Amino acid sequence: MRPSLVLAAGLALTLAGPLHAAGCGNTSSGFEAWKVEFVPVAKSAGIGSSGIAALKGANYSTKTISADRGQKSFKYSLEKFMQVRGSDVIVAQGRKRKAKNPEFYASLERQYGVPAGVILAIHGMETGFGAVMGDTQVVSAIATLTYDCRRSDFFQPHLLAALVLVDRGEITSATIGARHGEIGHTQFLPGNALAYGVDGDGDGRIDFADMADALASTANFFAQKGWKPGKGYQPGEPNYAVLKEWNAASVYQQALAIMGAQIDG
Ligand SMILES: [Ca+2]
Repeated sequence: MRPSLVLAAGLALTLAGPLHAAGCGNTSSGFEAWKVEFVPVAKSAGIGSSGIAALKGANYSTKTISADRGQKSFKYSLEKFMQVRGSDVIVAQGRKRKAKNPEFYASLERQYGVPAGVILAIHGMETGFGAVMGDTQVVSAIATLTYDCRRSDFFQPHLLAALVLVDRGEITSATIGARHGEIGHTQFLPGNALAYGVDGDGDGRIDFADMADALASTANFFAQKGWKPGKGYQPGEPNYAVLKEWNAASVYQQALAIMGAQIDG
């Protein structure tokens, strides 16, 4: 997912001030100096000792930068997008998973209003139902993207959120995610993980590598974004627009509606 969440603290820090001095860089050479400069920024945003330690221990992620530099902007047709994402497999597996565990998905719909098809289609599209959750340390990835000059302002709130998650014990500096720091079964960016994370299995902690927690958090995301329980999510229906909150790409929104309906059907 790519929606941004501007935390109040991050927003305040984007205003020019003595603490907004950390200079970005386009190579690894300035990263260590940048971290030193960023420590007071993080402290002033309320980050505690665990989060600060994770920041200090962050490594410049060359994997992240090569993935970021390699991103191509292209436009797929809906048909091509669904083919590339493997929609047939996602629908088939989604239906199986729903049939195997109907009470779990029914409980998500009871609590958050979001039908199984939407949750399962996202789970399939984002990580192949948890098969591919990434190979990069989350804090290092997000710190690298915040240091990198290309999109510092976008990633800084996510870095602060990641450090809050470390303070809370929801992730550690060793937690692995995708190249841009997306976490867990449905690939929440840290700001969204912080804002929408819930404890789905009731064990007292929020763990995005746990399927129940990640999927409940995903359902909670839609509930908080205005999902109307019992209403449809196909084009022209009240929840169709809410799908776009997850991913701004129209083909993603369309594919999600189609796959969701096929899984739910
Ligand atoms: Ca849990």
